[in-house]
Amino acid sequence: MKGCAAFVASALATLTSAACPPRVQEAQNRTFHWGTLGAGKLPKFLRNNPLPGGTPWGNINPKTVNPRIPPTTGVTRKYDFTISRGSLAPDGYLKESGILINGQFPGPTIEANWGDMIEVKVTNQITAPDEGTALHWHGLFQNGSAWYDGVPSVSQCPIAPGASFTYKFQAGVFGTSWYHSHYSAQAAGGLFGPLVVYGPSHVDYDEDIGPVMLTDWFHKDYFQIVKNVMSNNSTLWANPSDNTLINGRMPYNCSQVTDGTPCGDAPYAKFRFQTGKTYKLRLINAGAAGMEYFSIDGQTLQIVANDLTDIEPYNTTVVTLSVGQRSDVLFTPKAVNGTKAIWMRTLQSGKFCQRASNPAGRAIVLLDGASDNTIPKTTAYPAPVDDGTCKNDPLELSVPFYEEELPAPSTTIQITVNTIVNATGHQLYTMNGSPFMANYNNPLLGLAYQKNYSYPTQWNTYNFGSNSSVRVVIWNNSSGPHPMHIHGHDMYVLYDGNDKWDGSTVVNPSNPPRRDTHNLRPHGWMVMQYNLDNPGVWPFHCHIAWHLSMGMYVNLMENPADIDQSVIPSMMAQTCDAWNQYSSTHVVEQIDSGV
Ligand SMILES: *[C@@H]1O[C@H](CO)[C@@H](O)[C@H](O)[C@H]1NC(C)=O
Ligand SMILES: *[C@@H]1O[C@H](CO)[C@@H](O)[C@H](O)[C@H]1NC(C)=O
Ligand SMILES: *[C@@H]1O[C@H](CO)[C@@H](O)[C@H](O)[C@H]1NC(C)=O
Ligand SMILES: *[C@@H]1O[C@H](CO)[C@@H](O)[C@H](O)[C@H]1NC(C)=O
Ligand SMILES: *[C@@H]1O[C@H](CO)[C@@H](O)[C@H](O)[C@H]1NC(C)=O
Ligand SMILES: *[C@@H]1O[C@H](CO)[C@@H](O)[C@H](O)[C@H]1NC(C)=O
Ligand SMILES: *[C@@H]1O[C@H](CO)[C@@H](O)[C@H](O)[C@H]1NC(C)=O
Ligand SMILES: *[C@@H]1O[C@H](CO)[C@@H](O)[C@H](O)[C@H]1NC(C)=O
Ligand SMILES: *[C@@H]1O[C@H](CO)[C@@H](O)[C@H](O)[C@H]1NC(C)=O
Ligand SMILES: *[C@@H]1O[C@H](CO)[C@@H](O)[C@H](O)[C@H]1NC(C)=O
Ligand SMILES: *[C@@H]1O[C@H](CO)[C@@H](O)[C@H](O)[C@H]1NC(C)=O
Ligand SMILES: CC(=O)N[C@H]1CO[C@H](CO)[C@@H](O)[C@@H]1O
Ligand SMILES: [Cu+2]
Repeated sequence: MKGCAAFVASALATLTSAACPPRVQEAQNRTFHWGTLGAGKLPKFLRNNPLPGGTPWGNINPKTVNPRIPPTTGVTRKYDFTISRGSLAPDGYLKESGILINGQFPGPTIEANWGDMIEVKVTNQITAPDEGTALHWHGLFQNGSAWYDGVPSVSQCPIAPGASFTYKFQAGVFGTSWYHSHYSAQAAGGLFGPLVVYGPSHVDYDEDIGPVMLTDWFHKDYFQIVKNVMSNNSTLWANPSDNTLINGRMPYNCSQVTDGTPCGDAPYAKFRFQTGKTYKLRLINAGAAGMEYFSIDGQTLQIVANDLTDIEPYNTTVVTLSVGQRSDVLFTPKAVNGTKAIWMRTLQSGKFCQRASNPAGRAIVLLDGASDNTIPKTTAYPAPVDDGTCKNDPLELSVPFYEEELPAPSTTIQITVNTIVNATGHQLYTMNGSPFMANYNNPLLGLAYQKNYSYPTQWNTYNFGSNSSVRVVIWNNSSGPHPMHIHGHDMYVLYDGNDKWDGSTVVNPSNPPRRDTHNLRPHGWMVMQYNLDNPGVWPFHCHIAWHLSMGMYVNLMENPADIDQSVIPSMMAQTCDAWNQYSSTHVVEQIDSGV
């Protein structure tokens, strides 16, 4: 069933060369199985550890049980990841420099029940050239395990080439998320995958069709793109993506290839549904830079969770996701205009927020008995107007199902985002005047263990000590949108706008929206707040890979004296001994901020 010959049912088949070069076929075989008709479904939960009540978490009411206090299941889910380079051709264009996990792109799906332990052994086989690596488990709080957060220079040294390291942490919250490399812009080379934690559901549905990953796709090596965007040559700054993939698939128009790179037919992702049933789709923007606008022609979508927060459901036709954001949506398919083959899309009319040469990613939805090879003819909803604000949905629409009142902040800081050119002509982002620069050999947690809390300016570290709740007002004095992501916490998102915040008005103070990623508008303002209930050092950064490379990153430190000290020394020894040895005998070409 795999290989391009089997997938010739592509609308572009007549436009692209009918042939599929063997190397393209081989590289295409690495795309994972989600989005194929044989993909199967996800269960409601993993069934090998039920507690009384028939579920792993017992018989609880998700309206009244704090989703941040997991049960203890005593179960460990083990994964073994080997990371290596390999060629990829998810869209038919042969990209030589992909980064794969166990030979796959995107990486394997991690599944666990709420409260389980997840253990992932990561072996770094990235060669020619060598690179360090580290994996971050996006959205998981690492409550009591800050050292497994996977950020080089903060919670660990990079995993050295040839070395292995095992992460072990609790699935302390539930819902849809993903994991990705936090070493330079490696994630943009393909080093990411879905992560699903099953938990109590506040809505009813029949089937879970699993992750639907929406990603921009770049034919150039990430290293080259980072060099270009940081250079002082303005003709190299734009770097629009080449294609937009749904579950790693979307045929590329090979007639656009002018340099002789092998390119062949590629399949669309396909999904089959039964009318009358309700499905759960786990939407994930796992891209590098572009916003995604998800829709299915003629269908209503009901958003039931944003990031790892269940919300009061609301209906929409288009789901907006900036990089790092997830939305769980329910969908009860219906035939449109009598047809049972329908386009799924991720599309915006303009190109500013998507930053894509080909923003119109598509996949095929087949209902009931529609033949496997049907090509839909349905029409898209009118696309939302690309007015340049790149805004998320209005904050009032996100009402968390488990309610929490906004506490009074015990301190408030402002962060101003600017762009600068440094003395060697590199384009950088500054946070309160300072671009972040990692030191791979000297992780913050290792220093905190030694009770050293004073660091170089370029580590952009804010120590909030024993404050109870910190409010952060962010002003974007730059023309780019910035999906701001916090580690170790959810943030209350209190304000989002083009106008300067008035200093007091917040959205729904009795139960404000909570999520881990929110888009800061170009030249706009955003206000967020989080509670200091997880001792550690937590990154807060823009999730656009290139902006992160350009230094748009701060560390938020809390209660450093209360960080559990027991694991830190062995953790630092495991990662830093190998890395220090490696970096003392090899030149580490750190072309960017490092994270
Ligand atoms: C692609 O995978 C299929 C089976 O999964 C295999 O039969 C085929 O030979 C592979 N093609 C190449 C070029 O590796
Ligand atoms: C800037 O990049 C363009 C495109 O690669 C190149 O043609 C031009 O020579 C570069 N300019 C400088 C000053 O390096
Ligand atoms: C494919 O690309 C070629 C060359 O740029 C263009 O002429 C053609 O219109 C494109 N086809 C589609 C369907 O976009
Ligand atoms: C939302 O959509 C669902 C499914 O299409 C429908 O049953 C429900 O009535 C809609 N709710 C509202 C408020 O429109
Ligand atoms: C259904 O048909 C009408 C009339 O031709 C058309 O305007 C509409 O876009 C079609 N809907 C879809 C989802 O294709
Ligand atoms: C400018 O930034 C680049 C990239 O972060 C860095 O490598 C270089 O050392 C910086 N130059 C100076 C003078 O700080
Ligand atoms: C541009 O950057 C290069 C190094 O990347 C540097 O040699 C050159 O001086 C810079 N030019 C300007 C005008 O800053
Ligand atoms: C704390 O660590 C920083 C970074 O390594 C170092 O520059 C500084 O001297 C250390 N401070 C103390 C008191 O050891
Ligand atoms: C709270 O945070 C501020 C920085 O915003 C810091 O100056 C202050 O010392 C912290 N308070 C406590 C009790 O740690
Ligand atoms: C805002 O950006 C402009 C340049 O775009 C700069 O002149 C100004 O100083 C910046 N303001 C602040 C407060 O950083
Ligand atoms: C971490 O766990 C403690 C104790 O269960 C809890 O009070 C706190 O809210 C948790 N923090 C986060 C960020 O989950
Ligand atoms: C409020 C404010 O100063 N806004 C400015 C932000 O920066 C742009 C230029 O980068 C100006 O046009 C805005 O007036
Ligand atoms: Cu950004």
